[in-house]
Amino acid sequence: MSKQNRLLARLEKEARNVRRDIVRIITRAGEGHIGPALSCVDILCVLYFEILRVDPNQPNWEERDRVILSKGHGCTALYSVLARRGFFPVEELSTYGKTGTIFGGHPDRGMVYGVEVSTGSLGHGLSLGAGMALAAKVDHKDYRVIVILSDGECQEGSTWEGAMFARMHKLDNLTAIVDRNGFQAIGRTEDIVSIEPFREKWEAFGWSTREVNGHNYEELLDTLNQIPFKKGLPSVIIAHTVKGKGVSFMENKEIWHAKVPSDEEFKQAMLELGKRDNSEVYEK
Ligand SMILES: Cc1ncc(C[n+]2csc(CCOP(=O)(O)OP(=O)(O)O)c2C)c(N)n1
Repeated sequence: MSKQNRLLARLEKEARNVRRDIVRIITRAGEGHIGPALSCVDILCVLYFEILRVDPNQPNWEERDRVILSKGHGCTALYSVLARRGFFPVEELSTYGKTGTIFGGHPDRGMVYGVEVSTGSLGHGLSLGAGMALAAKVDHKDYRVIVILSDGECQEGSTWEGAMFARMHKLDNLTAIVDRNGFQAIGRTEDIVSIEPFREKWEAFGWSTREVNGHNYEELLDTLNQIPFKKGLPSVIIAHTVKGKGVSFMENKEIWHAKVPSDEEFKQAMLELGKRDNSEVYEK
């Protein structure tokens, strides 16, 4: 097997494990945003398992790349990827949603190793990321800042304030990845406040742009290996994704924004995500 094929197989395996973690911990806790987490799994896996310069043994290493999950409600995906990348034991994920857990329904900096910013109030991540990217320039550091945005956040003026600021300061160490799943909490993004023509908007704001299939590892790898796309410009990747990706009955169904699977739905989801044996499928 070639090195590239080994990497693709590894990403596929990690992503399947992450999706299983998400379904399991949300079902067990009886709360969480399942569709939003499932749509950004592949993006996070490619980042953490291949692209980012991070060291799980030194989560506060000064030179590390920084990721901000601006769509903080998708945090179960981030928790699982961080665990599987070695920031903390995978078993700890089972405390999600329990009293005293470090894993809240939105991520907390200072509680969970690897979480750079507390998010959940949508629309703040890009401005925070721009500030961190500017700090890197001022300090002559070469770390990169990656902000994962939802498409719903791109209806918010604060996102575009961050975009203007980043262009003005030539923050080519800043990359936004938009999880363009086409849905928000109560319907289709385009039916609520249209953001199209989307790529053109980013270009008008002076950003260098690419569009990818946000579930295709080769496209994600190839694109992320090219950042920054243009020297002196911030980069944005519009990643076309499917909300609820990986579980057929959750895909593109707005009800799965924050619905919790029943026991039957849990079993079905785990079967679709590739059970290892029967006992595991039926054990929440
Ligand atoms: C400022 C703010 N307003 C409202 C909410 C409540 N809320 C949680 S998720 C969500 C919408 C989710 O849609 P989108 O942002 O497109 O993300 P997706 O779940 O599709 O990834 C909203 C409005 C919030 N978290 N923050």
